[in-house]
Amino acid sequence: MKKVAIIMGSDSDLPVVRKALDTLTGYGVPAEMHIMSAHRTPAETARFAAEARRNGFGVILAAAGKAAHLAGALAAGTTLPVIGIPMKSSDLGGMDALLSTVQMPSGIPVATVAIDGAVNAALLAVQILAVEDASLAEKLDAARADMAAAVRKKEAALQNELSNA
Ligand code: RP5
Repeated sequence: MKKVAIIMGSDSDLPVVRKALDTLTGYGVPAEMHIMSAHRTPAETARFAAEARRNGFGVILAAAGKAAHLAGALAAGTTLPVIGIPMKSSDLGGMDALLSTVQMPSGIPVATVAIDGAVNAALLAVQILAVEDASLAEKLDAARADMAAAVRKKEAALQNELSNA
């Protein structure tokens, strides 16, 4: 199976980004996590992107805050799918990072999830790998069935409470 790269701009992103690693691990998807910055370590970032495909990666997650260029900088150096995670690491509540990540000019796409959306970024990576992996697709279906069952249980509990009120 292809690996997923989880790249973050700073160790201050780690508490949120760790949820992506946990999600991938839960699906048995191999992942590597690294700190790299489009601004502070541009050479390492460019090298990582250029070598990612031959190093066995299938998807790259890129988490960054403020003037968040990490996802775009990685996407510029590879045709692997790159998923940007805008981080809520500034006084602007992550809107700065969201717009910096999502507003890529035509030609170099970055799939962008919600502010601090590390779990959905990981799930999207699993879904991309599941295009060619039936057992991963089965795990995704099972997780969605569990999610639906949990909602139905809560609905039943609510209706039960209301009818006894
Ligand atoms: C971004 O700037 C990082 O991704 C982080 O979200 C934000 C702040 O970084 P630190 O100043 O905490 O290292 O590059």
